[in-house]
Amino acid sequence: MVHRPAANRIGRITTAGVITEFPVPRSPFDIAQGPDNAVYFTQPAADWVGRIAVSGTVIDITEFQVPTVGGSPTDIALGPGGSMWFSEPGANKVGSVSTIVSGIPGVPGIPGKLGDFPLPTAGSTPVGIGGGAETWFIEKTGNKIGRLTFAFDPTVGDIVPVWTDFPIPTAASAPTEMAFGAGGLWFAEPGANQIGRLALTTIDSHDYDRDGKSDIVWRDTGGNVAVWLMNGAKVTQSASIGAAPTTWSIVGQRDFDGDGSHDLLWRDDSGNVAIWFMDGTRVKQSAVVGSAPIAWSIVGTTRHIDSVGLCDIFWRDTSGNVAVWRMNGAKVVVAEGIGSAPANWSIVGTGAFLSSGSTSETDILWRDDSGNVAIWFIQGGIPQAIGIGNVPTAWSIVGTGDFDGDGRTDILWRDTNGNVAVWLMHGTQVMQSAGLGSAPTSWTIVETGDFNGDGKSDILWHDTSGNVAIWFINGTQVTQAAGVGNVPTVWSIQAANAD
Ligand SMILES: [Ca+2]
Ligand SMILES: [Ca+2]
Ligand SMILES: [Ca+2]
Ligand SMILES: [Ca+2]
Repeated sequence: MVHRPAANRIGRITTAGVITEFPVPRSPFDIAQGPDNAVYFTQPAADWVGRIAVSGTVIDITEFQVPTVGGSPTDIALGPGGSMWFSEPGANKVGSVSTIVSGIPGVPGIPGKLGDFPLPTAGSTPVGIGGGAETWFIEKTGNKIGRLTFAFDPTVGDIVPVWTDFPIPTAASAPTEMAFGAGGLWFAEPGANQIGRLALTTIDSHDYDRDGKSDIVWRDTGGNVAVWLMNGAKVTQSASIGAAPTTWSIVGQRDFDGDGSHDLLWRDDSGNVAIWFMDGTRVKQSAVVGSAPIAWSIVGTTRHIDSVGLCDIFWRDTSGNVAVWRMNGAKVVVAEGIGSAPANWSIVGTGAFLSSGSTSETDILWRDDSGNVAIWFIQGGIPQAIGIGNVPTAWSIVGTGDFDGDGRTDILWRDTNGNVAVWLMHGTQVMQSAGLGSAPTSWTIVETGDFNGDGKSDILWHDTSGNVAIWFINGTQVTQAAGVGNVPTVWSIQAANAD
């Protein structure tokens, strides 16, 4: 479809080049395919959203007037709940209109039910909009990317909108339109002659050259550090990074300063913490972070953009206490305890099991020595522990990642016979549980990562002879199993630590 504002028509061109034009009552601006064999379009001038469905010679046009006068519905996209979502720059709102498939899966929805959600910050001017599992929009004068999700608020007793802002680093970039692509959400910055990318999911991890594909960090027994820049199963560059005394270990890989290149988190035998800030394969700065008693171990790192910082470092001590350092660059902005769990429970992963992205509060995945699985959903620094189930202890959680690309963290399992399985998660629900295959026990899953940049986590394998291989994953399927190379066994892959 193309829009023809001046002619008050919607046009359709077939792949054979045949154009048909359909008159509509008011001047249309943007159009998007709905989930119900219809096309939805905005009509900014009079605050309407229209729906057109064509079946043979029957043309069905329905129009819905949005509640806010002067909202000027502008951009439109299919988003959460099977609804169409649109920006209302004139009213500083995001609106929605339900479709036939909205609501409960399998039950026909009521089309034309309108939602109207005022942005919390005045003068944001929402324009470009993008759907998917959440509603994303551009805040043109706010110079931000915005996200609208919904969560149950026990104090209100209802589902409430949750707004999250992602400020664009360059001032007055005048962002306009967005599209989902490799490695995240891409947007145009006409005011700055730039294209921006916002990494969206937990899988945007251990990427050093900012190409949206995970890379592999190595360390040898002498303390040398090297990196393989990856493109699928191909090593595009193998580079030495530097060396550190073997009293220091790499305990995390995150983008601590938000420059797009992931950084190396170090800890030494005495409890000191440091970061190598990376620029591709080069250490641009080595910084001391601080120190913690050696009874405390770093058990995970997560990206966590909020008002206090960019990343979290999770700690646990030998008594079972859990603490977090909220980081901004090399600075610990907040250090706080968040709870405690008996010592027979171990932290086996961190992620975003409920809501999408690098952004929401991080959840902590636990397992005990009897096979029980639980998640701490952390809201405002307070964990809520929820049991997920029990799995025989022959199975271990060997990684987390987003294997189906829905923005929510999933769980990777392996048993003592070498079988591999995945749980695709949505909050506390195991939406799908499936075997992925099997590999000899001489092979170990060392980490997950998105090595081909398709937005879905893959599995990195290493065997006792130094062979490296990758399973590329799409949900519950191994789409490709590929050898990467062989490296002398004095070199070890540095696991990214709780991807
Ligand atoms: Ca990369
Ligand atoms: Ca960085
Ligand atoms: Ca997922
Ligand atoms: Ca992938």
